Amino acid sequence: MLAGGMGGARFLLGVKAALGLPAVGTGDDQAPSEHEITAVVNTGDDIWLHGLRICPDLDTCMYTLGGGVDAERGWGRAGETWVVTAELASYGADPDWFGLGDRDLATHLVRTRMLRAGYPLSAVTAALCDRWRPGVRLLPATDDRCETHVVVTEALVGRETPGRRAMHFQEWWVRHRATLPASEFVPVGADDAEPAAGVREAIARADAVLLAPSNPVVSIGGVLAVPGIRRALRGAPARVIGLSPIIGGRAVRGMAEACLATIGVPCQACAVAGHYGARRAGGILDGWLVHTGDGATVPGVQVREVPLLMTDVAATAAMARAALELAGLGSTPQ
Ligand code: FO1
Repeated sequence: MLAGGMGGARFLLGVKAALGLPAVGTGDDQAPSEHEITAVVNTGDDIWLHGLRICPDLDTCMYTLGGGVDAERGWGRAGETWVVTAELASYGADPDWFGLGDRDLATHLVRTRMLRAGYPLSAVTAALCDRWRPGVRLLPATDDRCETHVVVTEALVGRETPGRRAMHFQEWWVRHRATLPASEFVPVGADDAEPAAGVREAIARADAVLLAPSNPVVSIGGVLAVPGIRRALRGAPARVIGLSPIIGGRAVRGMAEACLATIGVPCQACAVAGHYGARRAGGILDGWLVHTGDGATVPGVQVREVPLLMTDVAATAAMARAALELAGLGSTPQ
C-alpha cells in the first residue's frame, strides 16, 4: 500500500482487520497470519526542526498502528505533554508554530541519532517499529531527502506582478493552514532520490497494491514523486487499486481541496482517478473505489461504488475487502 499520514494510518487499521490481523499491534498471542502488509509511506512532509528530523506520516502510521497515537488529534502521542515546546518558545527558538510533544521528541532524538550514525531512514524506521510493533512493515518512500515545498504567490507593495516564494509544506500546512494561494508543489531533492530499500521489491512481489484514501497531491503524490516508484507500479504484476479521498465532491479531511485546486484537478472522485491515470494509458490505476453515488466512468479503470467513510475499523475493513476483491483477491477472510 501507498499511504500518507492520518488517512493512510486509519485505512491501514482496516486493511489489517480485513486480513484477520488485530487492527492495533501484532496480536503476538495469535497464530502468525499468512498475510504480509507493507506500507510505502510518504516522506515529503518530513522536516528538519530544532536540529531533529521529523517524519510526520511515518510517525502517524507507527503510533496509530502501535496504539500510541493521540486519537483525537490523529498525530503525535497520546498522553502528551508540551514542556519542551514551551521552553523553546521561552527562548524564542523559532519556529513556534509546530508543536513537538515531549514524548514525541524521544522518537525524533532516536531517529536523528541513528541518521547521524549513518543508518538509512528505512533502517531507522524498522528500529523504531521494534518498539511500536505496528503489525505491518512501514517503509519510507525514499531514504533520501525529497521534501514537498510549496510555491505561494503574494501581492508585493508597489509591484503589479505578484511575488512568488517557496516554503516548506509544513509551514504552509500548519502555520498558514493552507490558506496562502499556492501555485505549485515542488518535491525538493527528487532528482537525486531513489525508492527506499525494499520498496521496489514490495511492489513487485505484492498480490495487490492499494493507494490509501490519502491526500492525492501531497501524500500519495509525495510517494509518486520519488523517481522509480511510478515505474515500479506500472510494471507491477498485481492490480493497482485506489480509493477516493473525495466523497461527494468534498475532501473528507485535511486540505485536499486546496491541494487539488493548486494542480488544477477538480475536487471530484473521478478527476482524482484521471489524475493518477489508467495504467493502460500511461498511468498507474487498474481499479478505483468511489463512494456510493459518486460513480463515474474513468477510461481504462474499473470503477466500483462502495461506502468510503472510515467511520470505524469495521467500515474501513469493508472498504479494504472491496479493494482487495477489485484487485482479484476475492476470497479474503471475513
Ligand atoms: N499538525 C498541526 O496542525 N500542528 C502541529 O503543531 C503539528 C505538529 C506535529 C508534530 C509531529 C508530527 O509527526 C506531526 C505534527 N502535525 C502537526 C501533523 C502534521 O503536520 C501532519 O500529520 C502531516 O504532515 C500532514 O499529513
